[in-house]
Amino acid sequence: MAKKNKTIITCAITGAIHTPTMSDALPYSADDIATQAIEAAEAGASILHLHARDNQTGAPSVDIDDFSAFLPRVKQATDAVINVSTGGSLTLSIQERIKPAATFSAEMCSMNMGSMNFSFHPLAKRYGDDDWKFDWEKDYVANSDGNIFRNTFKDIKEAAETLAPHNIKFEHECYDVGHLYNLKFCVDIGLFKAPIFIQFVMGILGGIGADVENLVFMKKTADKLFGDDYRWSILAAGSAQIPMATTASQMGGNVRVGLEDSLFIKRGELAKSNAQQVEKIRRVVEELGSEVATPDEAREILDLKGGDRVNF
Ligand code: KMH
Ligand code: ZN
Repeated sequence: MAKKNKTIITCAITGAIHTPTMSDALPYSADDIATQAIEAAEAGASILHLHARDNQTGAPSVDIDDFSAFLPRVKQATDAVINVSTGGSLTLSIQERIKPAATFSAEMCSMNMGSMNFSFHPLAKRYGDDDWKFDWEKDYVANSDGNIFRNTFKDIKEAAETLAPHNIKFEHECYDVGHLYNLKFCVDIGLFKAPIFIQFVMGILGGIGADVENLVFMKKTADKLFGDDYRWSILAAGSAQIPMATTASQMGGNVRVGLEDSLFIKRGELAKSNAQQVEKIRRVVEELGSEVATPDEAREILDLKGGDRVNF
């Protein structure tokens, strides 16, 4: 019998924020995404949060073929829970963004709980014009100050209703306290069923900052709104990743690491791989007296449909 108090480690392998120039460790080819995902699972991640990228240029992709190039390989090599992103890229419609999760009928997928500014343009200043590896990167990063990440109530309803027949468990990405209230509204109208799984997303420019006071506020608000009917995890962007995950694990939360959210292993030092971040947070969690959940324990804690009920 799995214990609720075991810590689930999610690893978000590549995402859509960082670009190949920023770190040689960031995987973007299907081979590298598959290899790093498998290594992260071997290191102790029981959930793998996966985005696709163009195999040649590393640009964010929601192309079904780009997902097909690694999903079956990851499934065959690990028993980790596969979580397909519906975040996609910020210029895409909700229909385009949810297509991979629906096509592959994943065990889990992300569900972003509000519209917001979503920017990483300050990163562009770290690179000179000739530094960028690929043509698309500079504008993609520099122009993100104009991004609106659109997740209206109508979008959320459409995503929830389209994905409902697939019995997918959502990782509800809440980037600020208001998003918890959006989620409460959606639960009350029957879009999502307990136990809901909330990812407190902290430190994105456009969302709540990554500090302990804010984490306590998010947690208290979620307690007030959802009582016992929720599980939670934290994702802190950049070098706050491991420190905030450490604090959250001590507060009874689950943790997300991975190069999608931070390229660092500690302040000022780039991580060599996703697995290195998983190894580090696993070490911390275990040293502090908690146990890390296996994939099957994560399935039990989150009431997932099972790895044999996906379409890849
Ligand atoms: N990149 C994270 C801050 C998604 O994939 O839907 C949020 C995220 C969104 O993971
Ligand atoms: Zn993501």
